[in-house]
Amino acid sequence: MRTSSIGHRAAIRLAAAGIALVFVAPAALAAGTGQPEPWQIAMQNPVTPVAHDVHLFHTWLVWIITAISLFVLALLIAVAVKFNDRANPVPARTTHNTLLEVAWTILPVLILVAIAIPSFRLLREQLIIPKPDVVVKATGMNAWYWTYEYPADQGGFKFESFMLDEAKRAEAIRAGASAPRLLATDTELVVPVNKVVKVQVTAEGVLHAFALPSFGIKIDAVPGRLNETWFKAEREGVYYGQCSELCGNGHPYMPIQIRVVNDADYAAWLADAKKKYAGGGSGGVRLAATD
Ligand SMILES: [Cu+2]
Repeated sequence: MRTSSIGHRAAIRLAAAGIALVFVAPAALAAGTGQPEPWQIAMQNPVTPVAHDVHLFHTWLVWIITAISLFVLALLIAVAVKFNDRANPVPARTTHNTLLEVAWTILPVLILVAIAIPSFRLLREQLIIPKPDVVVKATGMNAWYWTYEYPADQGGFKFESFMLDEAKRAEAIRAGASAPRLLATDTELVVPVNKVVKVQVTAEGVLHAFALPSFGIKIDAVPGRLNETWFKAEREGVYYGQCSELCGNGHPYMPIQIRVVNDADYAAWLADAKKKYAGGGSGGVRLAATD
């Protein structure tokens, strides 16, 4: 008796956890902000309007999928119970039911429309870039790193960004930076908070993709083509992303590190960076500063 009631309670708890996972997520369950967290299951916390809407759309789809799955399961169970050979030895010979046929045509159409409308709204939000405050060009290089360029009217400099190897990472951690493995870079893209940042994305040599989960962005970096995306980070902090198009053996080692700062810090960084990267400065010297 006792064991079964414990088992029963455990089962209920497990079911509750499952339901929470699907519906309370993506934000609540051990979701990192700007970087993954150990045992993370949900998506990383959103910090841009687009990322918030991506999460909303995801949750909407989960509700629809769940309802459809439960409905189909109920039908299967009903058929198995009511129409098996024992319960129903003489089957009916019905072949048509106009009302049913109209319903199973119209209903899926309505479901698809209910998915399409928010989906296209989200696409529009991602693709129609608001007037940018800052423009940056990110280029994926075929020797496994990114270069960032602030065009002439934005500062007029360019620098490279390499992943920190283990030795440099240990050094950065000693200096007080969090420097997560496979994500921390030697130089970082710095942008102001609450400003529209347009990122022009291209590549040299091979395909890459510029992706940052907390910003809800992912866009292909294609040689000879200039793609663009945008984000407006709502919170200061350091956010990490990775190349998300299989580009070769250095694919896992070309992370993206973006630091979002207030306007004053951005102005100070810009003045500093103009001097530091004046000669098209190479990365690999500057350590990621403290978070
Ligand atoms: Cu790549």
